[in-house]
Amino acid sequence: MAAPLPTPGVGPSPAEPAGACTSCALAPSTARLARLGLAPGRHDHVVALAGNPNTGKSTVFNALTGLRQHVGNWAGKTVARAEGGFSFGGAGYRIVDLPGTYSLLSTSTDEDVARDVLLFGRPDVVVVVVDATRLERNLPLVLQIRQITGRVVVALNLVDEARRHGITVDTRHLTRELGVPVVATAARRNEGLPELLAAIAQVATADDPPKPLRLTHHDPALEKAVADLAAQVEARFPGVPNSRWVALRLLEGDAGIEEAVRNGTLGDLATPREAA
Ligand SMILES: Nc1nc2c(ncn2[C@@H]2O[C@H](COP(=O)(O)OP(=O)(O)OP(=O)(O)O)[C@@H](O)[C@H]2O)c(=O)[nH]1
Ligand SMILES: [Mg+2]
Repeated sequence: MAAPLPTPGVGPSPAEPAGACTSCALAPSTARLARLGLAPGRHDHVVALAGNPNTGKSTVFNALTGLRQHVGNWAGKTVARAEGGFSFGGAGYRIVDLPGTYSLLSTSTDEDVARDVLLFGRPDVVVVVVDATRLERNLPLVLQIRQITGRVVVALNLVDEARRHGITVDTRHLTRELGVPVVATAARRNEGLPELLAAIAQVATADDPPKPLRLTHHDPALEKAVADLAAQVEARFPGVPNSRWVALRLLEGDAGIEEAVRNGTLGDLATPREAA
């Protein structure tokens, strides 16, 4: 189902010629965006939208797909993954909207959904949507995700709110520090979305993406235990991503991960458990 583009300001619909959106300052750079709604069909890349609760993930999702995921001003609205599609610059993208999560060391079922997709779903790009007015609360998750993949784009969202509060974030500096693109957005106003799309496309097609950040533990005994256990996880579940992370969680006694290892479902964790 190809959804029309009813929202002014994002760019022309797939049916409209590029440049038809005369009132839209962003039109030239979003002309390559076609919102594909629920049925992305063929896709070249998978994008996961992650972030703390209430940072605007579903707002970004709706803007890119033309769908109507629930958006509201309280945390915990998205409780299951939702999927949609868009095409940009000739490539097809499947995009997954995830429940908000503070940490990959999750404690709730909603957070498990996000954790499992991020750790085991092998998305080509993870867009971490962060709240520019509460950066310090949002960065721990960015760092956790950076430890599992280099294919990350940070959407520094709610910059309009930040401006209102006199907060300016140095995105260039943050980009250097994190080693991945940081793009300022105000998704509700479609601000920064062309730049976000360009960053997603760049990361999706990068031949040599940044390496995952590796925080090593300086205790050699712990490092050895993690390495030994990770090797056992890989032997038991060949090809499972992030075996080192699994090993660390097992050593910390994560009941959900222990159970998945015990009953052999670790490799299936990224499979949808609920209909989108
Ligand atoms: N001012 C402003 N509001 C925004 C922006 N992006 C999203 N919002 C608003 O922020 C609120 C939360 O947006 P959602 O898209 O539902 O956030 P979410 O991250 O999907 O939330 P959960 O699914 O609960 O984790 C809504 O009221 C949005 O309209 C933005 O850039 N600026
Ligand atoms: Mg949501």
